[in-house]
Amino acid sequence: MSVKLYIGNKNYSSWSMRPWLCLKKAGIEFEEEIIPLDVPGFKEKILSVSSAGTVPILEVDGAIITESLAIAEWAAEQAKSLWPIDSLVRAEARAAASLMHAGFGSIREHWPMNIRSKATAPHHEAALADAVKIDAFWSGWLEKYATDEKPFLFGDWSIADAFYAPVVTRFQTYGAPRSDRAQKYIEAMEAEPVFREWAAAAQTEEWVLKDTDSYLT
Ligand SMILES: N[C@@H](CCC(=O)N[C@@H](CS)C(=O)NCC(=O)O)C(=O)O
Repeated sequence: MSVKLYIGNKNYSSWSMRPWLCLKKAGIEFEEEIIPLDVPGFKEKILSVSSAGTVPILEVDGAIITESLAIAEWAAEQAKSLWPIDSLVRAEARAAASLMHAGFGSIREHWPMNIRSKATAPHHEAALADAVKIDAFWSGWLEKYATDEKPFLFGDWSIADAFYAPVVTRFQTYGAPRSDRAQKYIEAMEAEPVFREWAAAAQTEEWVLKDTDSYLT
């Protein structure tokens, strides 16, 4: 099977991070190609792979899969462990991932992912309000399912965690206030080898997106 994942910059592309983490967690071998965002010709390059015009894109034996959640679902078909085993818990985890995929627009708009940076400016109100909502969701799921041995949203690491991984980075970049439970979750996520691998690569990237960096001040 030939599997190739097209992604954006690791420092900035939150949608790319999610399925990349899933493929890694699933132990699927894949080739990756970074298409640096916002450089001359980047859009044409993405469009040459898919008319969706966005990354991530997964190419599997000639099939073109766009949309981060669809790619994550494909990975879960290869490795069932990417979703909780219990069907009701799985349904909750799917809802958690869908909530992130479709919602929390303010955090996405005003706190763009920027892993290697720390904001100096006061927080953005609408983004903060999203952060409070997310903390409440995290806390509810963690209270129900997390343990010391399984510290993720639904116990074992799942696609739901992949979908909130870029939010963990935003909490750190923009200094979001958080509950003790959320802090513990952030620490668990940051200790995950696949998360660390992506974040380390983000640190060493040379591309700078001035517009995105401007949200820091
Ligand atoms: N709904 C899409 C969103 C993908 C997306 O917006 N990707 C961004 C990078 S993080 C992108 O390709 N931006 C380039 C552009 O829109 O021109 C998904 O879940 O994959």
